[in-house]
Amino acid sequence: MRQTWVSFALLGLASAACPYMDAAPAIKERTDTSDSAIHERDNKQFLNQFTLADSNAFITTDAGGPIQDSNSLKAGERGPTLLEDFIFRQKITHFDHERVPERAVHARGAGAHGTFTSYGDYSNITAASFLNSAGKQTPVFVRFSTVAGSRGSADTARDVRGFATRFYTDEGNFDIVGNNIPVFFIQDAILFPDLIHAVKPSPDNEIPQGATAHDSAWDFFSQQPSCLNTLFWAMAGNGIPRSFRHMDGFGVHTYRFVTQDGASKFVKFLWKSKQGKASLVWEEAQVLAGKNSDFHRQDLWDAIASGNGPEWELGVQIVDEKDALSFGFDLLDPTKFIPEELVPVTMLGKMKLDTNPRNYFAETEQVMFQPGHIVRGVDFTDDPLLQGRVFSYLDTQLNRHGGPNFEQLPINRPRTPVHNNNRDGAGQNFIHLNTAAYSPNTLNGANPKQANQTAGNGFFTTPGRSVTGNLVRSTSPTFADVWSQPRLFFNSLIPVEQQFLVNAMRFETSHLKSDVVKSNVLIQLNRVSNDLAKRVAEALGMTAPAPDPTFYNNNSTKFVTVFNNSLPTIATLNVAILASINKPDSVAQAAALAKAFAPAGVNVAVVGERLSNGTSLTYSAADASVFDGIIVATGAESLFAANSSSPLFPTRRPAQILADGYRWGKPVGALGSSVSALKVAGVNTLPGIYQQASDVEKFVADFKDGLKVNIMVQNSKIYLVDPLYA
Ligand code: HDE
Repeated sequence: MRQTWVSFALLGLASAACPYMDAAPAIKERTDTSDSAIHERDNKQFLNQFTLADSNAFITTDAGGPIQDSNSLKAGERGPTLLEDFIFRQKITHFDHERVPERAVHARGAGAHGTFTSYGDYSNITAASFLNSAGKQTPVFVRFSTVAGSRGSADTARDVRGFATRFYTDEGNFDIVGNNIPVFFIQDAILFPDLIHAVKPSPDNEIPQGATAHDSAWDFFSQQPSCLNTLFWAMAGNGIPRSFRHMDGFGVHTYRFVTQDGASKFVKFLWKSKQGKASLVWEEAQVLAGKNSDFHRQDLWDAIASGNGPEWELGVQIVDEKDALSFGFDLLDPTKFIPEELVPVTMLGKMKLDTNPRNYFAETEQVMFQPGHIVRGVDFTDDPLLQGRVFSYLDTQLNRHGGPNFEQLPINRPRTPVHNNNRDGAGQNFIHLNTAAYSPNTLNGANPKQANQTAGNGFFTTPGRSVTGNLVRSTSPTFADVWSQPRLFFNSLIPVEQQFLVNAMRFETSHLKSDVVKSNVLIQLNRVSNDLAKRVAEALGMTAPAPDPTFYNNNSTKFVTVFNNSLPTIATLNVAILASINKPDSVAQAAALAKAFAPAGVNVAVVGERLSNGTSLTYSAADASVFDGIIVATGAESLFAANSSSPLFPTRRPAQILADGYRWGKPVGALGSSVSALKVAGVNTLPGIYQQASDVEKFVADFKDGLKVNIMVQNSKIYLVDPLYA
């Protein structure tokens, strides 16, 4: 049997002759799987054949007949609508069925297309074909997400972020369905429903949305202390990233790389952001949830639309399987990460996202990732969380799609031929010609044939893998220590970052109503750090338990801090220039500053009293939360005067923008006469402020440096530290 792209043409999906369709590119034989064909059929090309632009077309029914659908068919102009109105019924029923169930978790997300390029030939460690030569390109689709919130929730909720990548390899789809945190809450998939029920809104009133600051979440965290490591990461900067672009990604589980000869090693997948790591500040994240709840989605979209698509390097930490227990924890335990000092990362390639989806539903909502989308050269391990995930994703997607043919949706289709004996089901797209839909058969020449390691480039598990053991329902004793790593993580944060974590825990636990839960939380925190437990207890008006030093250690790693990093690029960061449109010198300086920042790729928004030629935003709409740096231009100082008021924006709004920006760790500055505005905003005496009388060039150079660092780190005396524990 020869299954070709022609099946789509038969359905009319790509017929250029059809008057109601837009011309589609010539259809390729699906059996052409050469590298060049794959490359040519990258996501853009491939998906083009399914696009529909409605240009110069008449409205039709779903059956293709031209119609008018702006009035229903009525018995008389003032009469009732008739059952006969098939046009009305089709339009309304289609609308009634427009939604599919949102993802049970990770419902809120944003996606993008791009390309992965392999740095080399890695066939010495894996048979995965997308890694078998230098420069080899593979199309990818990535979806970033929050976990707990529903589809309409705010992007900036404090939460773990999903980082799911689909590689459309020339040997089938490979998904790394990862997160921006290298560890997970639980060690056994059977606890996932418990975790999610505890974290999601309360079943009675569905409060709170996309938040863990409630009793059931912390009840579970404190009863199931395997959660602590992930909880610590989420309470630090990773829980509220500056953008999806400013976070790393992790495969979390230990996987296997397997060579063509069957030799295998354990690997951990890591994505390293080329934009660097940065986080929001909690108050800023809360403000953003109101000011622009699409902040992360928008940021990704805008960066790609402006030609500044984000990049990540993919790396692996490679470990001999015999060393699974040699780091003081079990590599099969997904609540542990390997500090990079112990196992450095081997970089394999780079991914660039450069194309926004054309249709959110068709692409981002219908993309269905699975840890079970795996290719030869990669294999699972016995990690009990991974084992459960391999089951769960297929199951949930059957539910979301309502049938087994979701892999045939354009965004899910592999770029390789699909041949098997799966048949029928709702929405079947293929017209199968093989009537011997079973194996083994003789009637179709034994096709499709069984592939294996030596025939047909088949998926294979490592030959060395074997399993024995008594049936048990228990946790391995090698998974028992769940306190040492959160301690290592906490040790590794710089003081201002530790304070950030303490503040987060204070915020969350202050919302708890149950004293039992609060004291259980303190017991667990105290197993990690007595200092931390005391600082949280203080805010709760409680007393921390006496030190519980069993798991206290002085280990640390320099790879986990978010704050203590300098960004490698400031391209796509947003700078506001606060100006006054009534002062020509102010507008002129704003324009000069915008020009000076342009070569660095910085987006500049000139803020004025009203929209005019020189301004792109007004004081009434601008907010510090959406900017990475704020500058007051000469002449705007009059807007900051304590007695200044305007009918166009709330009193003292310009000063508020400046003060908020500084409080949230952004560089702020002023040029020329506007330096007086800093004083009014109350930030002039603080370090880390950029001021210049007239040297614009020097000012811009210094400010650009300021954009790279977290000002909170420079000024930790201001932002912290709890005096008692500094
Ligand atoms: Fe998921 N997870 N998960 N998860 N997960 C889903 O699958 C599940 C886990 C992750 O952008 C669901 O298609 C179980 C770890 C991401 O579409 C569901 C367990 C990690 C996404 C599901 C885990 C993840 C999901 C919901 C414990 C990081 C979004 C919709 C055994 C390594 C993918 C869906 C996207 C989505 C189940 C744990 C990441 C219900 C049972 C660990 C990024 O099947």
